[in-house]
Amino acid sequence: MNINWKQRASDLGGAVLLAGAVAAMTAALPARAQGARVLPADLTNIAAAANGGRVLSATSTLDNDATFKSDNLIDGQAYNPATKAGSAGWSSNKFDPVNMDYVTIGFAGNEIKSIGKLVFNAATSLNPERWAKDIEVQVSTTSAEGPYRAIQQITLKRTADAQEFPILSADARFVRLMFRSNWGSDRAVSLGEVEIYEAIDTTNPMGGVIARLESTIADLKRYKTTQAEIQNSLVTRAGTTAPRPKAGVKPVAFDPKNLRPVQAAAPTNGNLALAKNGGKIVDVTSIFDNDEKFAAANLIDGQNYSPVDDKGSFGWSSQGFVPGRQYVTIGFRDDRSHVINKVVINPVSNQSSLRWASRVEVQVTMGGPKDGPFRTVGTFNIRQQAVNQDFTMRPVEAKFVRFVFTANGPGNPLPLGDPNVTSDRAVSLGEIEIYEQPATTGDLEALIGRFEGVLNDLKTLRPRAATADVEAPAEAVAAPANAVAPKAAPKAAPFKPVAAKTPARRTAPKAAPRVSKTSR
Ligand SMILES: [Ca+2]
Ligand SMILES: [Ca+2]
Repeated sequence: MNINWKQRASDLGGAVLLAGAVAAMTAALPARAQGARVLPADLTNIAAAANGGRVLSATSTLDNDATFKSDNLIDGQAYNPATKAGSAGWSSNKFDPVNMDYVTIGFAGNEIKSIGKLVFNAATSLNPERWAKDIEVQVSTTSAEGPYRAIQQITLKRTADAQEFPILSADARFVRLMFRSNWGSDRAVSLGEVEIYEAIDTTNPMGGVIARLESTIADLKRYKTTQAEIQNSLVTRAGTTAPRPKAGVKPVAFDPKNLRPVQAAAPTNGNLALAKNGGKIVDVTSIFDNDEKFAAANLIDGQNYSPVDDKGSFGWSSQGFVPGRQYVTIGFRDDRSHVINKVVINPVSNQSSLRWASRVEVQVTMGGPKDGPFRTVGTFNIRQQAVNQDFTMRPVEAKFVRFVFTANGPGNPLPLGDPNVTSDRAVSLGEIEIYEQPATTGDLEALIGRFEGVLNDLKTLRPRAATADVEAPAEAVAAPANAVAPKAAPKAAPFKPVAAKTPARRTAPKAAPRVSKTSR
């Protein structure tokens, strides 16, 4: 299926997801009043060589073998013990818990960064007894030689996955990792990968928005990876070859607070209406002679009646037929909503084909199963043939889908009869299927790209906001002649997206306002 992303974005995914992002940003704003809460920013691993990170030194390297060079710690690759593939990781040439081995990491341009999170992958190509266990994280704002201060003790699990350690934010020009223990080897200590992320002070409202958006983008990327792996495993089961899921990729546990929009649009493989998939009949107007052989549940049982050998599930049949007065309503597992774009209808049933449904209005609601309010999203003519018939429509979010039948049979031959009513005894059909439009990896990539564009715009705005914050109190202090400093530093001024007069960001004082030179 070829999906027009632009159309989808405006009709569906984009609108829903962007609405969610706006909600997330709005929710982030009150953080300003909560004090100095610091959220780690998830997007940019500032230790990565690809982002300008460097390993300045390592105390030793196993047998001086380049296979285990310390640059492997920041090459963005994890070692996969299952496939024995990937970058081997770093290893020391000894294990000494007293004179510990360590590595020293710096950032692009030797800048001081406020760091808020570290991520380690313990796996290396060596025996897991040599994998690092206890690590002391030290920082220096001075030089690569120190002085250093310890900011965090961490203990790794002996697992080949990304292990995250949020920390209290600390300024660091250099980060030193002291390897205090391994899992029992006296030969070496080794580590596969280290990632370091900046903390963003959410007392700055714009910083809070940026942190939330970065976190959302990271979630979307993980979600995309998980989806790709699910697709791969499904293809494998169907009999064709597909790559093994990568070790170390964790399925994403969704936090509904953050990701409700994604959850609503998440692809579910298969027919949502099928009883086996959690589909259910939530309302039906009537059943032919109240005979349970014609129960509405037959519409979602995955079976069709076979007129040739007179076998199979009968399908549903109404009692009487007046166009627009007979309907059946279908809901989904856990009463979840889904963004649907296709229904499949097969009119075959154990009733005369004069009674088979020949036109249906598909209605949806996000409200109640009986009262809706329902709105019509498609009207489809059903051929009088015992085959599945696909009907696609613009993607629409629905909690319940009502199928209202407005004609039956091949058409009334009588000149004065209602042309829509071939039989007024019943309307019947065999099966209804409902599908949602699966988000493709390409769709997710496009969406992530859009979010990243927004993120970059926000980051561009942020320095201006910081400048505005500093300048506002300066004017307030300028008024009294005896310029006494206020008792407490004023709270950050509301964000004003105005251009700064001078690029004063680096030199501007953060806490204590002062009278600027240009003030009278
Ligand atoms: Ca690595
Ligand atoms: Ca059926």
